[in-house]
Amino acid sequence: MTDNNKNYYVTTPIYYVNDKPHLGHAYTTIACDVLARFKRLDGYNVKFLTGTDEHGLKVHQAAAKAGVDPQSFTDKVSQNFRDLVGVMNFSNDDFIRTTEDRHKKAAQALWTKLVEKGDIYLDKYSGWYAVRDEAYYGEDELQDVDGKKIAPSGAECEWVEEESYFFKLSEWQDRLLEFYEANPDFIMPDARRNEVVSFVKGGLRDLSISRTNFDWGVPVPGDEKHVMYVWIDALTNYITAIGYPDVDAADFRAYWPADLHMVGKDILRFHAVYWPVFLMAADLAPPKRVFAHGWWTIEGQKMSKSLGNVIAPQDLVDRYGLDQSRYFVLREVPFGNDGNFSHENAVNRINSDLANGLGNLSQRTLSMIYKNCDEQFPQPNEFTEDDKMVLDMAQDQMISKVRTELDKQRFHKAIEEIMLVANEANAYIDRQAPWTLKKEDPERMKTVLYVLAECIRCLGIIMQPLTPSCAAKMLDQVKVAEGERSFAYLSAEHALKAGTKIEKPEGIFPRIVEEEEKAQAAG
Ligand code: ME8
Repeated sequence: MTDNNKNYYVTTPIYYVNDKPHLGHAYTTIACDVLARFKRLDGYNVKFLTGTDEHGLKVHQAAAKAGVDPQSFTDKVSQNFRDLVGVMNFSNDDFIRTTEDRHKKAAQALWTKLVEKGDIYLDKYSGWYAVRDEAYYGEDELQDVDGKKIAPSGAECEWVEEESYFFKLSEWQDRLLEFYEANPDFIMPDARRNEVVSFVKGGLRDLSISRTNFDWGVPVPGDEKHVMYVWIDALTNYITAIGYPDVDAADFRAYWPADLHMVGKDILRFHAVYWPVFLMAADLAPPKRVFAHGWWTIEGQKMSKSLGNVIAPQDLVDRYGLDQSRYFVLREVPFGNDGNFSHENAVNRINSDLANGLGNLSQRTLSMIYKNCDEQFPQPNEFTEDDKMVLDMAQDQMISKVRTELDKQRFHKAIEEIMLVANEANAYIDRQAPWTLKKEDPERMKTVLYVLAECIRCLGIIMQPLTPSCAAKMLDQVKVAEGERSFAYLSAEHALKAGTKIEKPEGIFPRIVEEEEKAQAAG
């Protein structure tokens, strides 16, 4: 039924429900959404998964603080993340909650498998635990601050002593290092890969994977006074959603191993160390890639609810527009690096690339066609070298360059490739000056306008993953049928048909005038 090479499975982290979604959360999911949309247009069967992580002490405590039971609490807060799907126009195929039965079943099946394989044993645990991070730390990792033990993340740790199940992580060091060696693209970007490799080379300790001091979690099969450590529960979501434990399920066969787990750098260790080991121990293949992106910061500090410096995705959309916001966050910061949010940069970027670059190109060209070519695409004459050069960039070279960059999650580079074409098309208008040709050589003007309209078609097609609504408007304006918008149509063979009627064009990417003036006055 489906060609396995043409399946693509991409996941976001599942977000904790003790927090309202902010720009940081939206960022990860925007990146995945762009990849999912890109792959669909490139002919892949795509599974794009996001969801919420609803167990653990942190959520338990947040519910207690709110004075409600954990289930009602998670029902309410999980909805904020579902609402974000509408706010940001995400195209996820599924939304998983770890409190669902399908997930409990999968997490327990994985646990049972690991027990059968001899990788889990019962012992006593004592150590430093940070509730905020849902993680244990070694004494040597902690700092003493005012009599408190503080983890490298800044979270306060408490001394915990309890009976716990352990996973034999210490026995997996060599196999894990071999796996990294054989799969150099498993962890990206490279700098992060190096960090993880040195962490693993430093030695792995067995991992405590159950708790008895609270009960808001998936019960351990056969020993229900324990609940599973939230990370083993949470990571399993990636296989729950494709049918685990039924490894013969159609989705499981089509989509595992996942092509990409996208995560923030804060949770790379869980995804790049623990998760592949759990999977290998359960006779399952590790994912093909884990990409750790950087943090959005405000004045140099990580955006987070506890610091009270968050930007709400809805505010961003209200201020700059939905597609503009999606575009800006991926264009502005080299993916993988941290980025400092700045209103001035947002306005400048949106105005220069979208309003002046794409918007202007489209508006100038289509207005001239509407006024001077009888409201229809003109019949071009023979193409000159200059025409062929621009057409070739738009119809042919752009997609393969963008594909190469996106396959490495270099969003900013992919966008640069697109903007290069938009800029070249704008330079071509200035070079060819169709407004002069109108009087001097009307036949040549027709060819130039045709070439430009064809560039707009190609740019509209390739912008769909980034700016879905605005790209749809661009394509509507150049009369591209719904069924002819995939990347298969990026070629000369599917070029615009002369004689097709168009409507009076309307601006698609407005300039942010008032805000820009304010920013200039302030700066
Ligand atoms: O860690 N900049 O959930 P979480 C960029 N439940 N991205 C940010 C960000 C920022 N300032 N703040 C958050 C968890 N993120 C676990 C995950 S997965 C099996 C379990 C993004 O709600 C980034 O993707 O704390 C980060 O990894 C994620 O939100 C953490 O979300």
